[in-house]
Amino acid sequence: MTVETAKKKVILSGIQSSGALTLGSYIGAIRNWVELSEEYDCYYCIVDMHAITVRQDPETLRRNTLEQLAQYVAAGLDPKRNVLFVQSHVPSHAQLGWVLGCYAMFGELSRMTQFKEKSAKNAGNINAGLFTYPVLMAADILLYQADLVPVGDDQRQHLEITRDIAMRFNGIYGETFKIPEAHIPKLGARVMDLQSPGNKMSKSEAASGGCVGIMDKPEDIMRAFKRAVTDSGSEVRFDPETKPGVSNLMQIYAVCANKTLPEVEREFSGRGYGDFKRSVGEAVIETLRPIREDASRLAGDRALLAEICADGAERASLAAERTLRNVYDKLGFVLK
Ligand code: ATP
Ligand code: LTN
Repeated sequence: MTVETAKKKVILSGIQSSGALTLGSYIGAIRNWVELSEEYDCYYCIVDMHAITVRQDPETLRRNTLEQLAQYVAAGLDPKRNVLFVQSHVPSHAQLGWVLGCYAMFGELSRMTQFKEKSAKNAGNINAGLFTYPVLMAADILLYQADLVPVGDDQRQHLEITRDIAMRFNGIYGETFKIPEAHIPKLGARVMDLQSPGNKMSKSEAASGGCVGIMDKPEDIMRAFKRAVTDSGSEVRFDPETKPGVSNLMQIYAVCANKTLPEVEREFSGRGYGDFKRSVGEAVIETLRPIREDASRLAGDRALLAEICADGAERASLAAERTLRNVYDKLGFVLK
């Protein structure tokens, strides 16, 4: 008698190796990657090809890529249970990226807010890669027939265009790609900058002092939280409209201390902002401490990192090449 084994659902996500991971990407993405890795077949990549859409120093990019892999593992992603890989190691991403570019429209790419924002920030280098960035991201996802894509709120629009491209392709050539869903956390989907709570915390804004890196020293983290912009009044109450600074800190605290927002309100009722900010800083320090320590140790073991990369690339290529071959066949390319 054969035992039916239900095929696990597939997850794919990625982060650019454009700098050390931030508290924002930890809370918005990686924390959920770890949680989902129990239940799903997970592919987590370091998207170095996306990173070069803005100018990178080659040595820094190489170091960041390996250190980011160490940070993935330190955050709890077991390289045996998950496929951890570097995007440029799997050529199918670039290959499918080209194909999908022929099924993505100039108009829809022009509407991407990330493109508009990055163009405004990099006015001297509005290159074609920045424009077609979502097409390569669609290739990342569709190659693995991913069911779910765990990301922060800022990536919602990129998931929509991925679905549109996939449906367009399926409409012309028949069922080829699984249509993926975004998986966005309820709490912490958009961690805001501590200095300007109107903006998303982001590694490219690290100079503002409002961004916390997961590898930052405890004293620097505490300083960032003590200086965090709050709002007028003195009440710790969740109201993103009128109290964006405090509400952001409350979300960070709720996630790091594993509490609900009403519990946080109760805990700090009548205690003032100073006390509250110190507690948030402490909770973040304790959440990140084991990750930072493990990541620095692992980052020194280049042989181990190389092994993880090689194994990940092999496992990812297997799945990716299957989809690419099917796509080539459907398009009418002569298969070799
Ligand atoms: P950059 O500044 O170079 O654009 P970033 O700091 O915004 O980078 P990404 O590498 O673009 O970070 O994002 C990695 C993942 O983390 C994505 O899934 C993204 O949605 C999520 N993420 C990034 N910043 C935040 C944030 N502030 N809050 C919640 N999720 C975030
Ligand atoms: N666009 C994302 C990074 C990214 C990604 C992906 C996320 C590239 N490819 C595939 C999820 C799935 C960003 O800018 N944060």
